[in-house]
Amino acid sequence: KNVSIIGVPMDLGQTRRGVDMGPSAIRYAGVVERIENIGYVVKDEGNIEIALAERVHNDLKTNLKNLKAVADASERLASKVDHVITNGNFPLVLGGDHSIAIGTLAGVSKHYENLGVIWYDAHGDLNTADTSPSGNIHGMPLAASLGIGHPTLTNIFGYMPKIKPENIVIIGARSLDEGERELIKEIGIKVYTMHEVDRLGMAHVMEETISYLKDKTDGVHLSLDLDGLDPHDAPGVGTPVIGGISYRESHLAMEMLAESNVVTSAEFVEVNPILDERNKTATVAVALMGSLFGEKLL
Ligand code: DIR
Ligand code: MN
Ligand code: MN
Ligand code: MN
Repeated sequence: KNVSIIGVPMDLGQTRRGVDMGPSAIRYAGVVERIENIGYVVKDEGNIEIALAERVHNDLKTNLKNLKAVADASERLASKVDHVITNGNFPLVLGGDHSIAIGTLAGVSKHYENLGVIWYDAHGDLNTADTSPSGNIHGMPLAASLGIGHPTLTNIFGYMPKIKPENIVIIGARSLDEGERELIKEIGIKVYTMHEVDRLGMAHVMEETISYLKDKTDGVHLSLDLDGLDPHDAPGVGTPVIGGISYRESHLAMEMLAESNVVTSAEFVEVNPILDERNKTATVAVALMGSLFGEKLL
């Protein structure tokens, strides 16, 4: 299968500058060569157009920051992803902040009846305008994709919901807001918090995750927020939370996904080179992509 890379220089889903440079940093870290060397044909599709933060004006009727600009970019990303899948390619989306998952999932899920989602993140990203402590849309993409939240976000690409609660697995959670905790219990999302990662070990977490999703889904999207990793290994993120998943555990997770062959699309988000140490986080992202696509030492 061919891999299509789509850059999304999105920084409007949160308030720190620099995450718009994530796709450049990941390209600079050698993503194309890395995946080509595994044996894939890789096509860099370039970037989705994103409004400049300085030129976006907030709608005073909503507390969701940059709502219209995020929604417009999500529509563009959804059509691009839709196109890539129609052409038979694997979409690999590079962020940008995690609000881009709204557009990615809108484009991907059109092609599946029961799309599975692995949400690798320190956070739940299950907020709505009512529960969000920040108004930042990067804290809402999983809720929006479930059809929960502002209609402008839930109806991207003209349909909703994109995903079902029973087809989602969150891995690495260690910072959840009150409303997110309630929603997880109410609708029944499988969550491996850091407690379970510590207790069971990553191998066990991934075995369970894969068998949980394998039979009931017809495709699996990996949405990997680099802040799921410990800030020691991935310092270049806007909202670091100590006590995260290690570099080794993350490689193991990606290697097990590669072996299981379940993943049909992926995105790597929240790489912020301004906050990074010598492009360390983009380099880690590319190394994890290598494992996800089946790179082997021997
Ligand atoms: C927080 C932070 N839960 C919010 N979310 C982040 O603003 O909704 N998501 N950082 O990645
Ligand atoms: Mn996130
Ligand atoms: Mn669908
Ligand atoms: Mn996060």
